[in-house]
Amino acid sequence: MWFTEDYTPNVKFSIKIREKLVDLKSQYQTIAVYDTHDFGRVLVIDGYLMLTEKDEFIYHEMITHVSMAVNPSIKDVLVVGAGDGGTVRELTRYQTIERIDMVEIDRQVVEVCRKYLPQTAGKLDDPRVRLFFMDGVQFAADKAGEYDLIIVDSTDPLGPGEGLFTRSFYADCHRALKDQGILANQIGGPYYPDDIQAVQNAYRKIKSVFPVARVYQANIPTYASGHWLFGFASKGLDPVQDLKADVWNSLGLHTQYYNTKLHLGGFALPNYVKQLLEAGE
Ligand code: AG3
Repeated sequence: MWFTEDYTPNVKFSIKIREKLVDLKSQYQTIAVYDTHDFGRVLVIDGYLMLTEKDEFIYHEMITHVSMAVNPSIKDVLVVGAGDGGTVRELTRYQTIERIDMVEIDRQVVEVCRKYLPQTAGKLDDPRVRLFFMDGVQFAADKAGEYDLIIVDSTDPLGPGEGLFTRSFYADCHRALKDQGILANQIGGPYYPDDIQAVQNAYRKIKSVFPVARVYQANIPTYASGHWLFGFASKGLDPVQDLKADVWNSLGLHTQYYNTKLHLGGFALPNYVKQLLEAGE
């Protein structure tokens, strides 16, 4: 038995399954967890691979620590999507964070991950975490000046995640942030045509709302092409100039992928990626 994600009509990525643990249809999407030989347990939503136990640390460290190292005094955080809990797990490592509001549209994603993916879901019970089961678009619509950081850890811009890639949602995030606020999100991969379009659309819209809009990258073996992009947007803080490397290093957090040198390198994009971002504007 194999799990296969189609990258294009002519390219597929397959992982051999040891055991199917769950496969259900929620009100919003299909949710499956498979145990695999080489990647541990994997979470699949609507046929797209969301995470594997083997490499999820890369994604979750990069969507979290980059912003935290630019502003280590972040206290109030909003996390949108992220039902597997991996992003919250990384945030809970900061004693200085006081509040984590997590808004996930699909309660069943959280239920499945609590049961089958304790590696990522294990910190959802931290007392600083409040879970809201509703659409992130609706949640953000009436917030103003509340958060230091918003992390949008979504699916691709298809299905229930679509609203999280709109200009009006980015504008609501801008209003929901405090003066030094940062928005970090996953925006897709730079390689296959559908992913490129998603990246270009997200970047163009974020740039039209935030004075600072940058893109950074990570190598994620189980996402299409192994090369993935994240957005960093802010009301003023620059992810390179304002990196507080000494402060972040003094925290003594043990990370498996992120470090403050890689942080700087993450913003040094290959020329073809710079060009596709410019072409999308
Ligand atoms: N969020 C999904 C990233 C995009 C995956 N896309 C794909 N395989 N086509 C990851 C959830 C982890 N918290």
